[in-house]
Amino acid sequence: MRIALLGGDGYLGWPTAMDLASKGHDVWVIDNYLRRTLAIQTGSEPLICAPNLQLRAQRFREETGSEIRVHVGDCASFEEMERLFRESQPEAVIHYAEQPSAPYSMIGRSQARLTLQNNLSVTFNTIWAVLEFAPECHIIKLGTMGEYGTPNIDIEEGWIEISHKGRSDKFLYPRAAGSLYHTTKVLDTDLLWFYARTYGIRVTDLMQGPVYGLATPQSLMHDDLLPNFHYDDIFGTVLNRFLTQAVAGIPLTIYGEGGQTRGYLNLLDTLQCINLALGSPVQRGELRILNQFTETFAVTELAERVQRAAATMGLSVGVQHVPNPRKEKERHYYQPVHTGFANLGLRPHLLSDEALSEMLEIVSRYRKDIDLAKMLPRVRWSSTETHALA
Ligand code: USQ
Repeated sequence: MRIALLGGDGYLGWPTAMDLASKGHDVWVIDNYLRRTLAIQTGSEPLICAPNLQLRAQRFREETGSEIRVHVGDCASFEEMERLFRESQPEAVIHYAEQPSAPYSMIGRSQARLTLQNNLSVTFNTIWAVLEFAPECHIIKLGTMGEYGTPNIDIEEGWIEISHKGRSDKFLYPRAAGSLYHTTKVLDTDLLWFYARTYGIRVTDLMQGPVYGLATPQSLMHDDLLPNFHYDDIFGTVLNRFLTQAVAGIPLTIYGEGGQTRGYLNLLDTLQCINLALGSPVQRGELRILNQFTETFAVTELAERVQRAAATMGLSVGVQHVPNPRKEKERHYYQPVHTGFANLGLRPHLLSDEALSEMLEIVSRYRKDIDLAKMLPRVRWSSTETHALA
Protein backbone atom coordinates (compact mmCIF):
# COMPACT_ATOMS: atom_id res chain seq x y z
CA MET A 1 0.00 0.00 0.00
CA ARG A 2 0.95 3.65 -0.37
CA ILE A 3 0.96 4.95 3.19
CA ALA A 4 1.43 8.51 4.50
CA LEU A 5 2.65 8.52 8.09
CA LEU A 6 2.18 11.81 9.95
CA GLY A 7 4.54 12.22 12.90
CA GLY A 8 7.16 9.79 11.58
CA ASP A 9 9.91 10.99 13.92
CA GLY A 10 8.09 10.02 17.12
CA TYR A 11 8.44 7.21 19.62
CA LEU A 12 5.78 5.28 17.70
CA GLY A 13 6.13 6.92 14.30
CA TRP A 14 9.66 5.82 13.46
CA PRO A 15 9.26 2.14 14.48
CA THR A 16 5.96 2.06 12.55
CA ALA A 17 7.61 3.51 9.44
CA MET A 18 10.39 0.88 9.57
CA ASP A 19 7.93 -1.95 10.16
CA LEU A 20 5.69 -0.98 7.24
CA ALA A 21 8.59 -0.33 4.87
CA SER A 22 10.08 -3.72 5.79
CA LYS A 23 6.77 -5.34 4.86
CA GLY A 24 7.03 -3.85 1.37
CA HIS A 25 4.69 -0.88 1.69
CA ASP A 26 5.53 2.50 0.10
CA VAL A 27 5.98 4.72 3.15
CA TRP A 28 6.13 8.52 3.16
CA VAL A 29 6.80 10.09 6.57
CA ILE A 30 6.35 13.72 7.52
CA ASP A 31 7.38 15.42 10.75
CA ASN A 32 8.35 18.92 11.84
CA TYR A 33 10.36 17.76 14.91
CA LEU A 34 7.88 19.46 17.25
CA ARG A 35 8.46 16.97 20.06
CA ARG A 36 12.24 17.38 19.77
CA THR A 37 11.82 21.16 20.00
CA LEU A 38 9.48 20.99 23.00
CA ALA A 39 11.74 18.51 24.73
CA ILE A 40 14.71 20.89 24.42
CA GLN A 41 12.57 23.84 25.60
CA THR A 42 11.51 21.96 28.74
CA GLY A 43 14.84 20.28 29.51
CA SER A 44 13.37 16.86 28.65
CA GLU A 45 15.89 15.43 26.19
CA PRO A 46 15.51 11.68 25.55
CA LEU A 47 17.92 9.05 26.84
CA ILE A 48 18.56 7.84 23.33
CA CYS A 49 19.05 10.76 21.00
CA ALA A 50 18.03 9.59 17.56
CA PRO A 51 19.66 11.02 14.42
CA ASN A 52 17.41 13.17 12.21
CA LEU A 53 14.93 11.53 9.86
CA GLN A 54 17.12 11.71 6.75
CA LEU A 55 20.02 10.04 8.57
CA ARG A 56 17.74 7.41 10.08
CA ALA A 57 16.21 6.65 6.67
CA GLN A 58 19.71 6.36 5.19
CA ARG A 59 20.83 3.97 7.97
CA PHE A 60 17.62 1.96 7.51
CA ARG A 61 18.31 1.67 3.76
CA GLU A 62 21.87 0.46 4.46
CA GLU A 63 20.62 -2.15 6.93
CA THR A 64 17.58 -3.44 5.03
CA GLY A 65 17.65 -2.19 1.42
CA SER A 66 14.17 -0.70 2.00
CA GLU A 67 13.20 2.90 1.42
CA ILE A 68 11.37 5.37 3.70
CA ARG A 69 10.60 8.69 2.01
CA VAL A 70 11.06 11.66 4.32
CA HIS A 71 9.40 15.07 4.27
CA VAL A 72 10.38 17.53 6.98
CA GLY A 73 7.29 19.67 7.27
CA ASP A 74 4.43 20.75 9.47
CA CYS A 75 1.11 18.91 9.13
CA ALA A 76 -0.61 21.90 10.71
CA SER A 77 0.16 23.70 7.41
CA PHE A 78 -2.38 22.67 4.77
CA GLU A 79 0.12 23.44 1.97
CA GLU A 80 2.52 20.83 3.39
CA MET A 81 -0.29 18.28 3.61
CA GLU A 82 -1.38 19.04 0.06
CA ARG A 83 2.18 18.48 -1.17
CA LEU A 84 2.41 15.17 0.72
CA PHE A 85 -0.94 13.91 -0.47
CA ARG A 86 -0.42 14.91 -4.13
CA GLU A 87 2.94 13.18 -4.16
CA SER A 88 2.09 10.04 -2.21
CA GLN A 89 -1.57 9.54 -3.24
CA PRO A 90 -2.03 7.52 -0.05
CA GLU A 91 -4.37 4.56 0.28
CA ALA A 92 -4.00 4.91 4.05
CA VAL A 93 -2.85 7.75 6.29
CA ILE A 94 -1.61 7.06 9.82
CA HIS A 95 -2.02 10.15 11.97
CA TYR A 96 0.40 10.27 14.92
CA ALA A 97 1.32 13.95 14.49
CA GLU A 98 0.21 15.39 17.81
CA GLN A 99 1.75 16.95 20.88
CA PRO A 100 1.68 13.71 22.91
CA SER A 101 2.36 14.72 26.50
CA ALA A 102 -0.35 15.25 29.13
CA PRO A 103 2.06 17.07 31.51
CA TYR A 104 3.27 19.40 28.73
CA SER A 105 -0.33 20.41 28.00
CA MET A 106 -0.80 21.32 31.69
CA ILE A 107 2.24 23.61 32.11
CA GLY A 108 0.41 26.86 31.34
CA ARG A 109 -1.58 28.82 28.81
CA SER A 110 0.87 28.88 25.91
CA GLN A 111 1.57 25.13 26.15
CA ALA A 112 -2.16 24.43 26.41
CA ARG A 113 -2.82 26.58 23.35
CA LEU A 114 -0.03 24.95 21.34
CA THR A 115 -1.41 21.50 22.20
CA LEU A 116 -4.98 22.46 21.30
CA GLN A 117 -4.08 24.24 18.07
CA ASN A 118 -1.52 21.75 16.83
CA ASN A 119 -3.55 18.63 17.54
CA LEU A 120 -6.86 19.89 16.21
CA SER A 121 -5.26 21.58 13.17
CA VAL A 122 -3.46 18.43 12.12
CA THR A 123 -6.61 16.33 12.46
CA PHE A 124 -8.59 18.93 10.51
CA ASN A 125 -5.94 19.09 7.76
CA THR A 126 -5.81 15.30 7.56
CA ILE A 127 -9.56 15.16 7.04
CA TRP A 128 -9.51 17.85 4.35
CA ALA A 129 -6.46 16.43 2.58
CA VAL A 130 -8.34 13.13 2.35
CA LEU A 131 -11.54 14.82 1.15
CA GLU A 132 -9.74 16.83 -1.54
CA PHE A 133 -6.93 14.56 -2.72
CA ALA A 134 -7.59 10.95 -1.66
CA PRO A 135 -11.28 10.41 -0.82
CA GLU A 136 -10.97 6.61 -0.60
CA CYS A 137 -8.03 6.83 1.83
CA HIS A 138 -8.43 5.05 5.20
CA ILE A 139 -7.54 7.36 8.10
CA ILE A 140 -5.93 5.51 11.00
CA LYS A 141 -5.82 7.97 13.86
CA LEU A 142 -4.06 7.56 17.19
CA GLY A 143 -6.45 8.41 20.00
CA THR A 144 -6.02 7.41 23.62
CA MET A 145 -7.69 5.29 26.29
CA GLY A 146 -7.51 8.47 28.36
CA GLU A 147 -10.44 9.84 26.35
CA TYR A 148 -12.76 7.70 28.48
CA GLY A 149 -11.28 8.65 31.85
CA THR A 150 -11.95 6.21 34.67
CA PRO A 151 -15.76 5.82 34.90
CA ASN A 152 -17.36 3.59 37.51
CA ILE A 153 -18.87 1.34 34.78
CA ASP A 154 -17.30 -0.91 32.15
CA ILE A 155 -15.67 1.00 29.26
CA GLU A 156 -17.05 -0.17 25.93
CA GLU A 157 -15.16 -0.10 22.65
CA GLY A 158 -16.01 3.40 21.49
CA TRP A 159 -19.78 3.14 21.38
CA ILE A 160 -22.58 2.49 23.86
CA GLU A 161 -26.29 1.62 23.48
CA ILE A 162 -28.38 3.82 25.75
CA SER A 163 -32.03 3.17 26.61
CA HIS A 164 -33.85 6.26 27.78
CA LYS A 165 -37.55 6.66 28.52
CA GLY A 166 -38.43 3.53 26.59
CA ARG A 167 -36.32 4.29 23.48
CA SER A 168 -32.73 3.38 22.66
CA ASP A 169 -29.91 4.56 20.39
CA LYS A 170 -26.16 4.11 19.94
CA PHE A 171 -23.79 6.94 20.94
CA LEU A 172 -20.09 7.60 21.32
CA TYR A 173 -19.16 6.28 24.76
CA PRO A 174 -19.08 9.22 27.24
CA ARG A 175 -15.69 10.90 27.46
CA ALA A 176 -14.09 12.55 30.53
CA ALA A 177 -10.42 13.21 29.84
CA GLY A 178 -7.94 13.97 32.62
CA SER A 179 -5.67 16.53 30.89
CA LEU A 180 -5.90 19.09 28.12
CA TYR A 181 -3.83 16.77 25.90
CA HIS A 182 -6.33 13.94 26.41
CA THR A 183 -9.16 16.42 25.77
CA THR A 184 -7.71 17.25 22.33
CA LYS A 185 -8.05 13.56 21.49
CA VAL A 186 -11.72 13.66 22.54
CA LEU A 187 -12.21 16.65 20.22
CA ASP A 188 -10.38 14.80 17.41
CA THR A 189 -12.80 11.90 17.77
CA ASP A 190 -15.78 14.22 17.52
CA LEU A 191 -14.34 15.88 14.40
CA LEU A 192 -13.68 12.54 12.75
CA TRP A 193 -17.18 11.30 13.59
CA PHE A 194 -18.75 14.45 12.16
CA TYR A 195 -16.83 14.10 8.89
CA ALA A 196 -17.42 10.35 8.70
CA ARG A 197 -21.19 10.59 9.09
CA THR A 198 -21.52 13.75 6.98
CA TYR A 199 -18.88 13.43 4.25
CA GLY A 200 -18.36 9.68 4.25
CA ILE A 201 -14.64 9.49 5.15
CA ARG A 202 -13.33 6.13 6.44
CA VAL A 203 -11.77 6.23 9.90
CA THR A 204 -10.28 3.90 12.48
CA ASP A 205 -9.68 5.72 15.78
CA LEU A 206 -7.31 3.83 18.09
CA MET A 207 -7.84 4.26 21.82
CA GLN A 208 -4.31 3.37 22.88
CA GLY A 209 -2.98 3.02 26.43
CA PRO A 210 0.57 3.90 27.55
CA VAL A 211 3.18 2.08 25.43
CA TYR A 212 6.48 0.64 26.68
CA GLY A 213 9.53 -0.83 25.05
CA LEU A 214 12.27 -0.20 22.56
CA ALA A 215 12.94 -3.42 20.74
CA THR A 216 11.51 -4.15 17.31
CA PRO A 217 13.15 -6.33 14.65
CA GLN A 218 14.40 -3.21 12.84
CA SER A 219 15.29 -1.04 15.85
CA LEU A 220 17.69 -3.72 17.10
CA MET A 221 19.68 -3.67 13.84
CA HIS A 222 21.58 -0.50 14.79
CA ASP A 223 21.52 2.00 17.67
CA ASP A 224 20.65 4.74 15.15
CA LEU A 225 17.35 2.95 14.52
CA LEU A 226 16.17 2.79 18.14
CA PRO A 227 13.08 4.88 18.95
CA ASN A 228 13.35 8.15 20.88
CA PHE A 229 13.23 6.99 24.47
CA HIS A 230 12.04 9.51 27.04
CA TYR A 231 12.26 8.91 30.78
CA ASP A 232 11.63 12.46 31.98
CA ASP A 233 8.46 13.57 33.80
CA ILE A 234 7.01 15.30 30.73
CA PHE A 235 7.55 13.02 27.72
CA GLY A 236 8.40 9.71 29.44
CA THR A 237 5.58 7.21 29.99
CA VAL A 238 5.43 5.49 33.34
CA LEU A 239 6.96 2.10 32.59
CA ASN A 240 9.80 3.56 30.53
CA ARG A 241 10.48 5.90 33.46
CA PHE A 242 10.51 3.03 35.96
CA LEU A 243 12.94 1.03 33.81
CA THR A 244 15.32 3.98 33.65
CA GLN A 245 14.96 4.71 37.37
CA ALA A 246 15.75 1.05 38.13
CA VAL A 247 18.91 1.22 36.02
CA ALA A 248 19.90 4.52 37.68
CA GLY A 249 19.39 2.95 41.11
CA ILE A 250 16.78 5.42 42.37
CA PRO A 251 13.40 4.50 43.91
CA LEU A 252 10.53 4.25 41.45
CA THR A 253 8.35 7.37 41.48
CA ILE A 254 4.80 6.19 42.23
CA TYR A 255 2.44 9.20 42.06
CA GLY A 256 0.18 9.16 45.13
CA GLU A 257 -1.29 5.84 46.22
CA GLY A 258 -0.45 4.14 42.93
CA GLY A 259 -3.83 2.47 42.37
CA GLN A 260 -4.21 4.36 39.06
CA THR A 261 -4.97 1.62 36.54
CA ARG A 262 -4.43 1.87 32.79
CA GLY A 263 -4.31 -0.47 29.79
CA TYR A 264 -0.69 -0.98 28.67
CA LEU A 265 0.93 -2.47 25.58
CA ASN A 266 4.32 -3.35 24.18
CA LEU A 267 5.60 -1.25 21.26
CA LEU A 268 5.56 -4.48 19.23
CA ASP A 269 1.80 -4.65 19.72
CA THR A 270 1.33 -1.06 18.54
CA LEU A 271 2.95 -2.23 15.30
CA GLN A 272 0.72 -5.30 15.14
CA CYS A 273 -2.40 -3.22 15.75
CA ILE A 274 -1.50 -0.78 12.97
CA ASN A 275 -1.00 -3.68 10.57
CA LEU A 276 -4.33 -5.22 11.60
CA ALA A 277 -6.14 -1.90 11.15
CA LEU A 278 -4.52 -1.38 7.73
CA GLY A 279 -5.51 -4.88 6.66
CA SER A 280 -9.18 -4.38 7.54
CA PRO A 281 -10.24 -1.04 6.07
CA VAL A 282 -13.64 0.28 7.08
CA GLN A 283 -16.55 1.28 4.84
CA ARG A 284 -17.13 4.85 3.65
CA GLY A 285 -18.91 6.78 6.41
CA GLU A 286 -17.72 4.46 9.19
CA LEU A 287 -15.87 5.49 12.35
CA ARG A 288 -14.46 2.31 13.89
CA ILE A 289 -13.07 2.66 17.40
CA LEU A 290 -10.70 0.03 18.78
CA ASN A 291 -9.35 -0.11 22.34
CA GLN A 292 -5.62 -0.67 21.87
CA PHE A 293 -3.96 -2.27 24.88
CA THR A 294 -3.24 -5.80 26.01
CA GLU A 295 -3.17 -5.80 29.84
CA THR A 296 -4.24 -3.52 32.67
CA PHE A 297 -1.98 -2.71 35.61
CA ALA A 298 -2.09 -0.41 38.60
CA VAL A 299 1.05 1.73 38.95
CA THR A 300 2.03 -0.24 42.07
CA GLU A 301 1.82 -3.50 40.08
CA LEU A 302 4.10 -2.07 37.39
CA ALA A 303 6.58 -1.04 40.06
CA GLU A 304 6.54 -4.57 41.56
CA ARG A 305 7.17 -6.11 38.12
CA VAL A 306 10.11 -3.81 37.49
CA GLN A 307 11.54 -4.50 40.95
CA ARG A 308 11.29 -8.26 40.36
CA ALA A 309 12.92 -8.16 36.91
CA ALA A 310 15.64 -5.79 38.15
CA ALA A 311 16.40 -8.16 41.04
CA THR A 312 17.17 -10.97 38.55
CA MET A 313 19.87 -8.65 37.14
CA GLY A 314 21.30 -7.91 40.57
CA LEU A 315 19.68 -4.47 40.84
CA SER A 316 17.98 -3.72 44.14
CA VAL A 317 15.26 -1.14 43.53
CA GLY A 318 13.01 0.66 46.02
CA VAL A 319 9.86 2.72 45.52
CA GLN A 320 8.88 6.23 46.64
CA HIS A 321 5.32 7.54 46.83
CA VAL A 322 5.63 11.14 45.66
CA PRO A 323 2.70 13.58 46.02
CA ASN A 324 0.54 13.13 42.94
CA PRO A 325 1.01 16.15 40.63
CA ARG A 326 -2.09 15.16 38.61
CA LYS A 327 -5.82 15.33 39.28
CA GLU A 328 -6.79 11.69 38.88
CA LYS A 329 -8.45 8.93 40.91
CA GLU A 330 -5.84 6.90 42.78
CA ARG A 331 -8.24 3.96 43.45
CA HIS A 332 -10.97 3.23 40.96
CA TYR A 333 -12.92 0.66 38.97
CA TYR A 334 -11.35 -0.08 35.57
CA GLN A 335 -12.83 -2.62 33.20
CA PRO A 336 -12.34 -1.67 29.53
CA VAL A 337 -13.45 -4.02 26.75
CA HIS A 338 -10.72 -4.90 24.25
CA THR A 339 -12.06 -7.58 21.99
CA GLY A 340 -11.82 -5.67 18.68
CA PHE A 341 -8.14 -6.34 18.00
CA ALA A 342 -8.35 -9.85 19.47
CA ASN A 343 -11.05 -10.59 16.88
CA LEU A 344 -8.81 -9.18 14.14
CA GLY A 345 -6.05 -11.60 15.24
CA LEU A 346 -3.83 -9.68 17.70
CA ARG A 347 -1.32 -11.97 19.47
CA PRO A 348 -0.21 -9.93 22.49
CA HIS A 349 3.37 -9.66 23.77
CA LEU A 350 2.63 -9.63 27.49
CA LEU A 351 4.74 -7.97 30.17
CA SER A 352 6.91 -10.94 31.13
CA ASP A 353 10.05 -10.83 33.27
CA GLU A 354 12.00 -11.65 30.08
CA ALA A 355 10.50 -8.66 28.25
CA LEU A 356 11.36 -6.41 31.20
CA SER A 357 14.91 -7.78 31.41
CA GLU A 358 15.48 -7.17 27.70
CA MET A 359 14.37 -3.56 28.12
CA LEU A 360 16.48 -3.10 31.25
CA GLU A 361 19.50 -4.38 29.36
CA ILE A 362 19.05 -1.90 26.51
CA VAL A 363 18.53 0.99 28.94
CA SER A 364 21.65 -0.11 30.88
CA ARG A 365 23.77 0.55 27.79
CA TYR A 366 22.89 4.24 28.23
CA ARG A 367 23.22 4.35 32.03
CA LYS A 368 25.90 7.06 32.01
CA ASP A 369 23.54 9.42 30.09
CA ILE A 370 20.72 9.23 32.65
CA ASP A 371 20.06 12.64 34.20
CA LEU A 372 18.61 12.27 37.71
CA ALA A 373 17.17 15.80 37.53
CA LYS A 374 14.58 14.49 35.07
CA MET A 375 12.91 12.11 37.54
CA LEU A 376 10.65 14.10 39.83
CA PRO A 377 7.43 15.65 38.44
CA ARG A 378 7.71 19.36 37.63
CA VAL A 379 4.19 20.00 36.29
CA ARG A 380 1.17 20.14 38.60
CA TRP A 381 -2.45 19.98 37.41
CA SER A 382 -3.21 23.12 39.39
CA SER A 383 -5.41 26.03 38.41
CA THR A 384 -3.63 29.04 36.91
CA GLU A 385 -0.49 28.89 39.00
CA THR A 386 2.53 29.87 36.93
CA HIS A 387 4.98 27.05 36.56
CA ALA A 388 8.70 27.51 36.48
CA LEU A 389 8.55 25.87 33.04
CA ALA A 390 5.92 28.25 31.60
N1 USQ B 1 2.68 7.83 36.90
C1 USQ B 1 3.31 7.52 38.08
N2 USQ B 1 4.64 7.78 38.19
C2 USQ B 1 5.37 8.33 37.16
C3 USQ B 1 4.72 8.63 35.97
C4 USQ B 1 3.37 8.38 35.86
O1 USQ B 1 2.68 7.02 39.03
O2 USQ B 1 6.57 8.53 37.36
C5 USQ B 1 1.24 7.51 36.74
C6 USQ B 1 0.39 8.69 36.30
O3 USQ B 1 -0.03 9.47 37.39
C7 USQ B 1 -0.75 7.99 35.57
C8 USQ B 1 -0.10 6.72 35.00
O4 USQ B 1 1.14 6.56 35.71
O5 USQ B 1 -1.75 7.60 36.47
C9 USQ B 1 0.19 6.78 33.52
O6 USQ B 1 0.97 7.92 33.26
P1 USQ B 1 1.83 8.09 31.93
O7 USQ B 1 2.65 9.33 32.07
O8 USQ B 1 2.53 6.83 31.59
O9 USQ B 1 0.67 8.23 30.84
P2 USQ B 1 -0.23 9.45 30.37
O10 USQ B 1 0.20 10.77 30.90
O11 USQ B 1 -1.65 9.06 30.62
O12 USQ B 1 0.04 9.51 28.81
C10 USQ B 1 0.65 8.45 28.07
C11 USQ B 1 1.17 9.03 26.77
C12 USQ B 1 0.00 9.57 25.98
C13 USQ B 1 -1.04 8.46 25.80
C14 USQ B 1 -1.47 7.91 27.14
C15 USQ B 1 -2.40 6.71 27.06
O13 USQ B 1 2.12 10.04 27.02
O14 USQ B 1 0.47 10.05 24.73
O15 USQ B 1 -2.18 8.98 25.14
O16 USQ B 1 -0.30 7.44 27.84
S1 USQ B 1 -3.55 6.68 28.38
O17 USQ B 1 -2.83 6.83 29.64
O18 USQ B 1 -4.28 5.44 28.33
O19 USQ B 1 -4.44 7.82 28.20
